[in-house]
Amino acid sequence: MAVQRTFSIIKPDATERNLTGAVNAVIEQAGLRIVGQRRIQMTEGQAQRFYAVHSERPFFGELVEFMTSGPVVVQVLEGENAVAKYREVMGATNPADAADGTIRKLYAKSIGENSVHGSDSDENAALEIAQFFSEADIVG
Ligand code: 3AN
Repeated sequence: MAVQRTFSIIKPDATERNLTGAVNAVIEQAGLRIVGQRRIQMTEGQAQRFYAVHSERPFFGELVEFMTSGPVVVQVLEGENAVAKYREVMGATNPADAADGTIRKLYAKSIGENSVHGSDSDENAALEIAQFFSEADIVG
């Protein structure tokens, strides 16, 4: 499998509990490299754009409100098969269904406040990375 990049967000429920380093440790132990990283306060516009695919879902308003409720850490991760690998490392969307050792099993509070985001395809990874990073800010 080729080296790939994926996009990750450490969400407000995790930054609020000071878990950035703990989440990063799980990421690095899984063999993924953090090649870009920035702590930001997302604006409502950024969150709406980022989650535009979910705009018709009943939880959209709640999701945007949550993602702007505190700082997030946006990241670019690199490694073999990074998109699928990070989905595995994150665990299921609902922490109740997440496998042992996954970030969501370890740290997520609920299906909404689930600590991390990870791209679901190569194509979305490229789009999501481009929303938050310029190439100069990614150093592999
Ligand atoms: P994933 O983050 O595992 O790719 P998606 O793409 O289905 O999951 O959902 C995107 C985000 O929307 C989730 N990370 C979660 O924060 C939120 N979300 C999904 N389903 C629900 C739900 N039933 N209630 C509240 N928030 C939800």
